Amino acid sequence: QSVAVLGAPFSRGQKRGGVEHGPKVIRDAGLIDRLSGLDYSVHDFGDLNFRHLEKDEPYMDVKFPRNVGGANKMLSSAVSRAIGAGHTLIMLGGDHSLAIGSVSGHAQQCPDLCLIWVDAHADVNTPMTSPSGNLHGQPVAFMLKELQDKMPDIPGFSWTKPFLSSRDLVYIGLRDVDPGEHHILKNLGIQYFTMRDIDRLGIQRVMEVTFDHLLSRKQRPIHLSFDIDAFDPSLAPATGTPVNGGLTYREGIYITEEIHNTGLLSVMDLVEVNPVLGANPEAVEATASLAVDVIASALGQTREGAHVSIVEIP
Ligand code: DIR
Ligand code: MN
Ligand code: MN
Ligand code: MN
Repeated sequence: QSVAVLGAPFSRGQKRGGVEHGPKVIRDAGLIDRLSGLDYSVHDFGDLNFRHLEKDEPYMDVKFPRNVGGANKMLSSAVSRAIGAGHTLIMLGGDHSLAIGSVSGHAQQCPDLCLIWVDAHADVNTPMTSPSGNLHGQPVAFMLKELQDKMPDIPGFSWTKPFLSSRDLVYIGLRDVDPGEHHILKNLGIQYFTMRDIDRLGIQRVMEVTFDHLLSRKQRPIHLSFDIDAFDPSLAPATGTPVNGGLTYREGIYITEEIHNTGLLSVMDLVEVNPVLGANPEAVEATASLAVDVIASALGQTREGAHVSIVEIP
């Protein structure tokens, strides 16, 4: 069992600087040591070195299309290579526009993957529905086959085409959904669990229905795209678009424990940790340390403890 860690220091999918330092603060919070303490051989692939394109005019209202497209093209091949080499991959963002490259690179190797999107936001705006023009609010729209004719040809994105069916996607944690996004969710019949649904059903039932929806017909690789803003801002303050009323620590960890227990996790993104936006160093450390906890939990760290072999209790 080998885990690869890949940093993607990139922030052009939104307007706030600092999220490109996410990989560094998550590593500084002890990620690699924590993963080495589990059962894996850990390969730290370091950070990708994205090329900045000076000339990058908006397309319609879409900001930095060529920078976002180019970074994701590079990320996509790196993810595809790592999965092809047999690793489980952890991608550290960076903003959530990076999921375009991460999921598409994963899908190149595993065309039958399914996607679990844990986020306060649905990130399924098209350039026409986006209220902000920020591409971190649009990555899912690039993936869905059902939205193909709603997506214009955006400069920087000629390398990618939609590959995911809307029935192979489940959202967990939603609480800030734009009108155009709500229309898409309803119109395509996408399975989603808002924070209200978690209040009603409990996180245990939510995970049961999630796996029932994605895995009951066949077992297949899981891509987990985890936006740290899914957590309540009291737990994850250092992020660009915090929304009140988010996941508790226990709900977040339960999600990742259950995903680990399927044995099917293949790629996990951990995105939107922005150390510049913490009110103080403690807020940044809390957010980064929470990121390490959910990653470790997705890779099998348990709350009940574990042991490797039969040993005598001293
Ligand atoms: C909003 C915010 N829905 C947008 N999206 C965010 O700009 O499209 N995604 N913050 O993470
Ligand atoms: Mn997001
Ligand atoms: Mn979000
Ligand atoms: Mn295990």
